[in-house]
Amino acid sequence: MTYKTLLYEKADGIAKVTLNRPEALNALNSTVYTELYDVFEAIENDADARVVVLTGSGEKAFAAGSDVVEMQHMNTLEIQQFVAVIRKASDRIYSLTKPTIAAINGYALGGGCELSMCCDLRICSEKARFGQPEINLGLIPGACGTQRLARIIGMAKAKELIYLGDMIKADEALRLGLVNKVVPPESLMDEAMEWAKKLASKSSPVLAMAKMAIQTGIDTDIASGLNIEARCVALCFATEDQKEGMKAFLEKREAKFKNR
Ligand code: CO8
Repeated sequence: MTYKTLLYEKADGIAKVTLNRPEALNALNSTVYTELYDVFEAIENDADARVVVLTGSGEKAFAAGSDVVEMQHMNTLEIQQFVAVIRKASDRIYSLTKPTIAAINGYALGGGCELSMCCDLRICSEKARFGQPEINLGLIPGACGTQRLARIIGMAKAKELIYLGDMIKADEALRLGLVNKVVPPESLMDEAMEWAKKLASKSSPVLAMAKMAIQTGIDTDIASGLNIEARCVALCFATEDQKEGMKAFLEKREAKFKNR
């Protein structure tokens, strides 16, 4: 698969998607969002891609935001259309049935921070910087920031980041729970791939059940969430992998999952 603004590679069940506009700090324009939708749709339908790592090219940025050059002269109708394109890509990524890891190699600002929040896990370099600086441009986040940031780090801190528009460093992002792990810049990709390999060794359908239970449950009340969990765990028992997992445990050996 070839794209204008993305790099794509796949090996050993791990798909790697790289935002590739380093000259603009990987700013996200409509072509990037459209291609992100396309690549994640292809990944969803590719049984050989079981885990995804999303990162940015260059030394400086994961993505420094949605593309201000493209947005600056848009009218209300055009911005609505742009937001629809962003929403389509974000929803595709968030609802992927496979685990996703954002490997954040630098700035993750505005739409870049929002894009990372569509992934399941976020691992970042010590050099990474996060923020929702839209307020400084006279707007508010429009690519899921007002919703997902508050769900991830809580309302008070989300309001602080969105109202003040300041950047935070990697260690603060870790303290807030915005990222799962901070690592030295030179080991970012190795660490992200280590997690990806570990995830690729689990059962894909069972991971998909975990993801569905968590994501569907978080947006509902606890009783409905527990009902969803009950159905998802029951569905695990329809897989060969559950049989293999328990059998391997009792035979004191490592399970060999077949993703079915
Ligand atoms: N859009 C377009 N181009 C960008 C962006 C961006 N978001 N960020 C950086 N660039 C470009 C710069 O213009 C520059 O291009 P050129 O070389 O042609 O001048 C190049 O990337 C390098 O950037 P800098 O020279 O600024 O690099 P510095 O190291 O000096 O600074 C910063 C790095 C601090 C990251 C700085 O570039 C910056 O502040 N960038 C903008 C950050 C920002 O405000 N992001 C939020 C954008 S708005 C957004 O994401 C809204 C999402 C929701 C939209 C929904 C519809 C409303």
